[in-house]
Amino acid sequence: MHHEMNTDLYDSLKGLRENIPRLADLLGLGMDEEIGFWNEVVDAKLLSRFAPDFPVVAAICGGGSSGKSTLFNSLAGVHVTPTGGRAGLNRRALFSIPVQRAKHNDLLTELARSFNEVPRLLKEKEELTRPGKPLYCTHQSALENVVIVDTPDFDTGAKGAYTNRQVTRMVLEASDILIYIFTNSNYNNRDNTDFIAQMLTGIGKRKCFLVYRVYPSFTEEEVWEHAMTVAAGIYGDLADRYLLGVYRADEDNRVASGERFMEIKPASSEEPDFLQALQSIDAGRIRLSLFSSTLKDVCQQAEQVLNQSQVARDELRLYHEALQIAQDQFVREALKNFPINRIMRRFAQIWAETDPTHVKLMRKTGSVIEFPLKMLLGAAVWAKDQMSPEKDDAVPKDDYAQKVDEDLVTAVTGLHRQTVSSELVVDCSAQDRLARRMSDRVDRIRAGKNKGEKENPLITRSGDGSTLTFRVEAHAVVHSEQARLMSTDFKTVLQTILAGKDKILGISREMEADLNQLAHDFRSRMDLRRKISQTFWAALNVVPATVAVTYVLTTGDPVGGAGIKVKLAGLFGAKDLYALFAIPFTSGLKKADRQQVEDMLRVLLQTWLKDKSKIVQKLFQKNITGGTIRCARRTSAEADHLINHTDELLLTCTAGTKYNDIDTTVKCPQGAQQD
Ligand SMILES: Nc1nc2c(ncn2[C@@H]2O[C@H](COP(=O)(O)OP(=O)(O)O)[C@@H](O)[C@H]2O)c(=O)[nH]1
Ligand SMILES: [Mg+2]
Repeated sequence: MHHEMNTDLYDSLKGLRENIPRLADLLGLGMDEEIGFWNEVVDAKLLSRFAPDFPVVAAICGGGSSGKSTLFNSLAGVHVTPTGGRAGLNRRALFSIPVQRAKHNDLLTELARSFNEVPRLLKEKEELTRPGKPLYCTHQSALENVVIVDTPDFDTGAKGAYTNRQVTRMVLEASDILIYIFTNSNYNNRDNTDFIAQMLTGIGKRKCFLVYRVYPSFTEEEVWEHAMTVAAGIYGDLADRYLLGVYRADEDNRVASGERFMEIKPASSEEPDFLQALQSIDAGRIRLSLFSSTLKDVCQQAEQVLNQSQVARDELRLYHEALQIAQDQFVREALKNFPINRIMRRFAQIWAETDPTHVKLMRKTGSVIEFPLKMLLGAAVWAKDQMSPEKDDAVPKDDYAQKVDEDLVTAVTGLHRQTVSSELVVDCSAQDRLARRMSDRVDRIRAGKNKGEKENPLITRSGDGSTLTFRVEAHAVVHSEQARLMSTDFKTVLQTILAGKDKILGISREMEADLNQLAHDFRSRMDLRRKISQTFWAALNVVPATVAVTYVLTTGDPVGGAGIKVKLAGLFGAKDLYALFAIPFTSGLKKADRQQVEDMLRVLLQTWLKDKSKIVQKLFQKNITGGTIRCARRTSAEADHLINHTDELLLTCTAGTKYNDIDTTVKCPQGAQQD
């Protein structure tokens, strides 16, 4: 069960380690230093150790000449490290790795991360007596999943003290558990235990096995008593929580002479065999509690990055939306003076072509046909004049091409400026759905940002609350796209767009199909509503409905027009459209008929606007905003995905921090524990 938990935690942490820097990079959070530091902690302190198959690392420590090196050799099953002689003989850390694992270079690197060195293979014993990089050797003993580390003496004289202190700290840092060996002459030496206690305070308490190198004559009680003195010296009141087991190694001259290895026996008979106990250490569990505070810190920092990513993602969306609003506004600007007369003329043609035979016949007999067409064209021009803000009566009918040029230049210049600007400023109607969504987004961004940060006036409301002004800083994510656009010659951009003008002026195939559909729809509706249709035809003296289009342009009533106004307002701006229907009602068309021609006009205008807006928008996107919009869209989609995934991973990792395992591992035999 613990194994599963550890695998989950490991996988989640690994995912987190990938996602956090990616998010920061993707959204340009600009916290490279913090992220770099976070990466290092996760790599060095957590990931390396949370790998489910990482061996247990046991550091042998204790006072000088306690028998550390002798114990090391005994566990490894070979005489690799020098023993005896002066205290402080060993100056380096020596790792003994199960021979099966020795080929994994990664393991070596991970083992000695605290040293910032990769251990080198020990060639001759004498190397150990000179200070330097950590070394390693291999063992073939039963300890297939245990790495043993021999520590230099730490209680040596002034000269070597400092170096060995450092090495000792690094060894302890690299370890999961300790094997502390002591003798009858140093079990109550407070200096030794204080030193270890201090080290563990700095790097996190490790659990420990105690090995007493003792005279065979010592009783179980004496062994326990002295062991408890050592344990209390290292762990104070918490001794029984951190003690993994107490063992004895009886003095034997054959060990000293190298004839045989130390024999390590349980201090009391109920305890398991030492090698067995060492092998069955649940390293995952131990590491989880050992590093739970580091894991907690790492999770907290990850959460902060995640929050900042959410804010940055929202800011990016806001920028994206503001740019789209700006673009829509410039599209309308560009269409301000487009000649809708062409479309009207074409519709009139289609209508006439699809007239029933008897109507066609009637048309052939009278000049009435020509009249509405002419009238239609005139009315359309008039309507266009009404639609441009500054009424320019001087514009001749056929001078629209030039007007279109001017409007396009104005729109292109404006949109280009906004797209490369360091701050996007857009006004929109407070009623607009997108504007309302943006307004909510601004609230969310503010809530997500730290209070201390200076308030950025992202949004301003007009005095009467009818308009909202958004000021959105160009997001870091789109800076490169902005630079790209700026490096493109503006004149080229402009010319490319102007070259597409014919496409704007013409009637696209799509639009042609729409107009045909429109004519068909109206005709079939007229058939269905026979009565109205009869009145309609009667009123217009069997004039084709093209006249009706003209009719509404010249006689349209503002009340009937209200419906159209509302529907088109979003596309075209209410004021311009209003002009269409502000024409005095002069003829006696019945209300129902009027409604019908108004309906037709509405759809006609909508079709026209939809078609033209799409064309202009495409032109603008292709030449100005496309790169930025795509970049913003792609990045926020990717950020969404990453944020959701990271959130899940963080949940699993945070659950890991709640786990704590400092339970009683060893029970003292009755009466053996002393105060
Ligand atoms: N008589 C005896 N001497 C031992 C035994 N174990 C170790 N020694 C000796 O104690 C001395 C110190 O041992 P060593 O392993 O080098 O201790 P370290 O300084 O803690 O590494 C050496 O001379 C060893 O031969 C033992 O069981 N019996
Ligand atoms: Mg030694």
